[in-house]
Amino acid sequence: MRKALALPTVALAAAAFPLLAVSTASAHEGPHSYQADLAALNASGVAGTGMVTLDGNTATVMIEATGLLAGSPHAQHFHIGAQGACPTDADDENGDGFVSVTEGAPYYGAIGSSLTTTGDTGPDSGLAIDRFPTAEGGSISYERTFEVSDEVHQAFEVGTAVLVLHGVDKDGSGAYDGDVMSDLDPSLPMEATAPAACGVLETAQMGAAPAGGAETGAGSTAGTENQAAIGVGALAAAGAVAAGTVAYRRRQADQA
Ligand SMILES: [Cu+2]
Repeated sequence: MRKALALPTVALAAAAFPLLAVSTASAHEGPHSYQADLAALNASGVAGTGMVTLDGNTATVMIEATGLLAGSPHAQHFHIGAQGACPTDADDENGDGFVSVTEGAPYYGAIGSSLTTTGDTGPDSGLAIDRFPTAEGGSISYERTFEVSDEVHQAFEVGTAVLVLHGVDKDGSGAYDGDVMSDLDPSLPMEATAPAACGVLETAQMGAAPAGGAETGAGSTAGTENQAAIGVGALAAAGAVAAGTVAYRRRQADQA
């Protein structure tokens, strides 16, 4: 009797498995495109778009952004492993006048890829400021193809990959300066490392439908969707963020 009972279960599993296999295979088949609409942080005035095509772990990244501090380098990363969301200027928890990287991390996570112009693109290059784009005339036009880690690839698939551009001239002095020092490196001004723009990398809408159109209702943006998601899982994210922040600081210490 046991065998007889077991048979239907086996049959069901066998019937279900091909379907799972097919859907998994199709999810990984061919290149996938993602888009981030960059929203300003720290009142930077930065606007722009990030486009990423992933073919396996090969990423082709295009970033067009304006409103950046002219003539200065801007660190830019894929952040991963948190909520797949962006903070707002209201998330200045310590009241120093900046949304810092630390304060943004509960939303967008730790560095997954460093979007450098040459050489290494891993998290260790997160503050390799001499290999990030300089905003000539306040604009960045970036394109590079490189290999991402499995963790980054997975973050794209589950919607937790976030594009973040750093460096904001908040006091309008024309340089990275000021009395508030960076939460990442106390020898640097906060202006040099604070996030200037953030956008969640979402599956690109092929065809004419505008991003956030049909599915989420008119007027919805990535930002407001993210606000709704913030309440759930914030505590769980906090632990991961603390670990990421420590790792980030450790890497920074290694570079010093
Ligand atoms: Cu970053």
